[in-house]
Amino acid sequence: MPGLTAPSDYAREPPRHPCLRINSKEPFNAEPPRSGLILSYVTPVDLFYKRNHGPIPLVEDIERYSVSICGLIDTPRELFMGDIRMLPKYTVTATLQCAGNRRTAMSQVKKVKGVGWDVSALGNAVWGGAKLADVLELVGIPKLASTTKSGGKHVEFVSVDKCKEENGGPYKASIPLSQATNPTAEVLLAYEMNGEVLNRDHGYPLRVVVPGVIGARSVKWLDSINVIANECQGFFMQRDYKMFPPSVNWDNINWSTSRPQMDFPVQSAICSLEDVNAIKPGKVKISGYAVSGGGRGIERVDISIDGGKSWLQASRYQKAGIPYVSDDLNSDKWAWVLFEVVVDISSSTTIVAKAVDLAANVQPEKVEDIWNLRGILNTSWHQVQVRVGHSNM
Ligand SMILES: Nc1nc2c(c(=O)[nH]1)N[C@H]1C(S)=C(S)[C@@H](COP(=O)(O)O)O[C@H]1N2
Ligand SMILES: [Mo]
Repeated sequence: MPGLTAPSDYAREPPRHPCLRINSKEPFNAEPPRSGLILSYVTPVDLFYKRNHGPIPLVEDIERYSVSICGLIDTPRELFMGDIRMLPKYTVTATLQCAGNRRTAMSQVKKVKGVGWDVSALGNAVWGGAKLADVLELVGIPKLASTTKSGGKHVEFVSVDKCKEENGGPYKASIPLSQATNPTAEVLLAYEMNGEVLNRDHGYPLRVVVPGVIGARSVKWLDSINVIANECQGFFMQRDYKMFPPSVNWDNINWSTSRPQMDFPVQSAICSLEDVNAIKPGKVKISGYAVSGGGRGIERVDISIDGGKSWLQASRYQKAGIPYVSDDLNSDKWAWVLFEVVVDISSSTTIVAKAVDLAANVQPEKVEDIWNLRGILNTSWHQVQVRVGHSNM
């Protein structure tokens, strides 16, 4: 695309906030410190994790930037930013979470392949843009369609960034057409993040946001939208971001036996404490986040201060002053909840968090039981050791 270009090196990366913890410099992958994540319900753009597979694309001329919509449709079209901004604008508060969140802890059990992440490879943003369902209507695909006349059943999003995994080709992913054309799925072509123009790291000028689904499907720097018969055959759909049982290793893996991961499972993490924190005895506030995929709210967050023998319930909140109700229309269904509880700690112990979603799905206790060779979806109980010192603290 003339308006959007992809550099082959890292000479023109955007500036980034110094507090981010860098897990890989090129491509740039970084997350905020745990404590930064719970400062606000909506994550500031600067602190939002950045997950890239190549150098950040550049816009040479926004006037010339367009997205082509093609494939198994009657009327292929080029859409310019003006065309997209002309559609009704929606804002959706949604948590984006990388499937690799908490991978480092999974790797400690048995080594996995992939960028190491602590618990902050996620963030909650207010995304602004057009609904994909409205955009597809412009090319003749009605709302709630699950197939086009010419047999299109999937919507593929293609970027321009040069990814090693694609042998220098662009990042791409797809979602089912039925989800893309469903207005209540709220899939966006977003041009704003937290009320500001999307920045380069997060997909300027236009990105997809698929709420409730692993971050890998929310393609940044959108170049084309392809309506296709079968799901996208790209690397990140077919040979990555798939879940396997612990018995599958690099010698016996058959990628075709597993579906590309879409919804993420229920997750939570304590953010007010680092691993092996030294604290004073007495009252301690434990806080963090909990989130589930598929628009399922968080029904409960359980906290244990004795390594999981007994539990107490943390309070959950989204917006200040409004009580959170997991299935209420006024709650943000695609967004995380923050939780907090004050506990009394008198000696060194393990503090644990586990969340329960609206469907009563609960996080598994042991990472061993969900270990997988790519190290995705570590949703095991989040545990933090605290060392209590009674003097000289
Ligand atoms: N074009 C493109 N889109 C992409 C990626 C990428 O590398 N290139 N990374 C994906 C992954 S794995 C995640 S988790 C999210 C991260 O989005 P963020 O950097 O805005 O937090 O973007 C997704 N979209
Ligand atoms: Mo990701």
